[in-house]
Amino acid sequence: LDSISLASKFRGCLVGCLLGDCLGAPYEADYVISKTVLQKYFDKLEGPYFKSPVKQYTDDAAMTKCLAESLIAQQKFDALDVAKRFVKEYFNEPRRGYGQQVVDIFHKLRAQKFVDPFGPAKEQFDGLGSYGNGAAMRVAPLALFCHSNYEELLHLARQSAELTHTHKTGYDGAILQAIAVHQSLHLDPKQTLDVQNFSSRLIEKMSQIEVDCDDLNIDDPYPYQTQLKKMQVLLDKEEGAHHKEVENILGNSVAALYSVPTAIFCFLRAFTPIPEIETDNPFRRTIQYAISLGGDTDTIANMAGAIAGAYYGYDSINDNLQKHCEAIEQFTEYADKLHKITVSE
Ligand code: R7I
Ligand code: MG
Ligand code: MG
Ligand code: MG
Repeated sequence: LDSISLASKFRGCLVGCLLGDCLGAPYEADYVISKTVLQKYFDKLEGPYFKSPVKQYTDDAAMTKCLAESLIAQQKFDALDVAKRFVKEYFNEPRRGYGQQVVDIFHKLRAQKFVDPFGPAKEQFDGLGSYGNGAAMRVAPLALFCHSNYEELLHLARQSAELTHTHKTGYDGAILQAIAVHQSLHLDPKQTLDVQNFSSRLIEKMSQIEVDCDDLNIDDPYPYQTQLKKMQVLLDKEEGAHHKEVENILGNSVAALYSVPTAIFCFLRAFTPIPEIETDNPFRRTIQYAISLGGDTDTIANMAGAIAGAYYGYDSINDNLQKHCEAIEQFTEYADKLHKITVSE
């Protein structure tokens, strides 16, 4: 990678997370979003700087922050430390828009004084575990931390997920998001992105995660591979997939299975122009498109932003857009510190 530094990709990734969350949050749970309104929203924020209340981040960035800070402080993944930071962060600022059920875990962890940090997550949803996208939305710092150790990334993505999400599609969603960021980090943005190859490699890697399942009660033992294959069909459409198709086929909900492949799709689709999105900047196009799909906008834009930022790098992200987001300096600093502790010489 000589045309763009890894340091720039680290920054791009975490700034991408934050921007997706902050800019997507005002639209979360909206299902009809005017393309014109969204175009004006981005044009205005990207244009000459103006003073306005900062766009606040939500639980997505709050939990990403905890993971980044823990990795920096411990210089390794320490599940107990991460759990403590999640709980402290939540009780300091509970109104960040957390998932409805995940907060039960924070109460239980506090009550049991962290004797078993993985215990409370297993009790969610009558023991089935959460399939929400809350583990995937915060995994980016781990993908940076493990950028040169893929096997460790797979292992730690799952462990970090299981602090809150023990349903297979919950933690596998975090693994898939981590793999997507990892792939982006290792590609040169000066070369043309081969979107079908990027997708095929994800499917190949998920085939080693979604291994043969004997459980006959599961109708599809390979749900992420199935969704990624549907994504490939949508990407192949000459005229570009329609919003309704993306929503119906890939989804835009809080379920990891119906939001992580969608975020990956946003990144890949936005590599080329999209009707009704006027910009030459593919990073902006990625998050603007992600938000335009509606539903879980902050989370899908955050995950798409992490993948796009890791691919295009920090210099591709408009400065004025960044200035409107809360905690932007902190996120840039986390990226620099993670880079420093994981890149030798
Ligand atoms: O996954 P989680 O942290 O939520 C993240 C989402 C993001 O959109 C954030 O921006 C924030 O808005 O919330 O939190 P959970 O509470 O574990 O899961 C989120 C939601 O997914 C739950 O409130 C449920 O509606 C749904 N869900 C389930 N529903 C039924 N059965 C998750 N798992 C299940 C399940 O097993
Ligand atoms: Mg949120
Ligand atoms: Mg959300
Ligand atoms: Mg070093």
